[in-house]
Amino acid sequence: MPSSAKKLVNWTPTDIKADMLAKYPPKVARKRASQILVNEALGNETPEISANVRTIPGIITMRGCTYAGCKGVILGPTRDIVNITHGPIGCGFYSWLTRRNQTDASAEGAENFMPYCFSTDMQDQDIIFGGEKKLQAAIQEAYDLFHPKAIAIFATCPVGLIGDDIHAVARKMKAKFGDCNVFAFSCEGYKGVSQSAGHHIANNKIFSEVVGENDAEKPGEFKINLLGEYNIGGDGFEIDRILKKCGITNISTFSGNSTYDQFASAHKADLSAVMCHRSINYVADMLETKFGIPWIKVNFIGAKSTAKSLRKIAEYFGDPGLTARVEEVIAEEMPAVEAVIDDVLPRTKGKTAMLFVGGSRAHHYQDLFAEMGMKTLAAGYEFAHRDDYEGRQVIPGLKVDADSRNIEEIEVKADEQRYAPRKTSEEMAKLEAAGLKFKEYDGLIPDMDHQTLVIDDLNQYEAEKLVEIIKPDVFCAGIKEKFSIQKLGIPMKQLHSYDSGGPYAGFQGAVNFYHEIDRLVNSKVWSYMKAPWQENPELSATYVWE
Ligand code: CFM
Repeated sequence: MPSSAKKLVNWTPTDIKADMLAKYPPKVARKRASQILVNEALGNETPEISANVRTIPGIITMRGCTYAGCKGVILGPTRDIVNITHGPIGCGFYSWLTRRNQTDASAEGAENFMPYCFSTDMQDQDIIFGGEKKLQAAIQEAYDLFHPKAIAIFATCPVGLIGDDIHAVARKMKAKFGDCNVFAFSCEGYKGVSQSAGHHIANNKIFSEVVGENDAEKPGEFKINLLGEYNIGGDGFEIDRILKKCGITNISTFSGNSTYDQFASAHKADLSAVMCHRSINYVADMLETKFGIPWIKVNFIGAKSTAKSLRKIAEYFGDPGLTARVEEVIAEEMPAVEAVIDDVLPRTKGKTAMLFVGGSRAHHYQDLFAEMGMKTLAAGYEFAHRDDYEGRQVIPGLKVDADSRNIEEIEVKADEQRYAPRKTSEEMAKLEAAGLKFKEYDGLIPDMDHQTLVIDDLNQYEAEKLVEIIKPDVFCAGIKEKFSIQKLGIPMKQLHSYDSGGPYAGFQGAVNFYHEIDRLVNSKVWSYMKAPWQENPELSATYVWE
């Protein structure tokens, strides 16, 4: 019998939670209990979850570090900035090209430094005597070799511990070069409880050092920034294809397939559309405060969500031509999507999924599964904050803990010359009255069914326990989880790297995803997980001479 056929019948989510906690010492169990929630969201009553807190030492978390969030996630996908890791070579090497953020450097004269790994390769003597001179030499060498528009420096743990002043070095080199922006990120791995702190540090610096640097007018109509889209597996290419077809101009993506100039020109857009709220909401807020650009939450994961997001953008601009064009594009794209849904639905309907990914995908991908008639039984983020679970209305009440205090708060004010509200307050009020919500994200919990499980910072032990009890038809997480889950006989789809697949965003991406999940959940290979002698220990044999 395939493992997926053995469904849980007698477990309630409350039992499952109790079973997951049973093995922990009381103090650990108490802490984890506040991060494991049986969803009982009702109307405006969203239950509270504990999130963005330290992982208990000894627990094998799925999280990454602050350096990963800053250097890897936010700045990694920008092709024409030289990114130098100040630290031991391992930090640079292992963070180099491991995320499948694609870029298109085919245009004439386009620079692409992403295939290079830049590191100061700190040694014992640099730790003892300081690494600033070495950093300065590395910046000079990168400048001499490549003459880039910008050089970014990323601190790893030892840099913070020994106290190298990377910002002073950056300022000195920037002044020396004159034609190359040099800036540094204090994103030591230990700075926060996860990569989330790295996003915040990256957002602050990129906003204060780069955004607004290029005041040249950008051509095109209906100018938007696409924030929190990282072009994993080509997602950004598909979204750009759709936006272009609709006649919407994408000034700047943070940061998939991006360039330095896109960041520098982001203040020229008239709307920010936010995909991954967790990683980039800081930039969206700062663009509004400083330049008057409103932001809305969008989601291009799922065909229906893509159509909805396009309609939201059109609604904002309120141009009849754009609205008509968006409807035409949706009408053109949907038949191909629906044909594939009709094909896979008889095989995927009623199947179940679990999603434990970063800070936004565990939510966004539920839309794709819903389109396939699949139910999400349990989901959670690695490092999101309470607002990503419960909605942004909780932000004013969030506690600032010791870890968040490590992150520099920057003060952003309206720009004296360049602040220009894109809509009058009456226009904004009218749009809001018509249902367009600004600066709003409702989070994952209200979107999930009752009696599902919402779990923050799921760990290796709990993941295996959940899979053993619930036996979902597919489990979605990352490479660290992939093989331990597959060993339990459950197909596993990586939703960080997409394994080697993608794109999964937009209309064509949805089609790719339906095919991939259909293939995974209907594969017969999982029924052969047990060797014949494991299934039937009494297996007998006879000797040939008998
Ligand atoms: Fe945003 Fe991301 Fe995510 Fe993220 Fe990430 Fe990623 Fe992610 Mo991996 S920025 S929070 S830090 S959507 S790398 S592209 S897949 S954990 S869910």
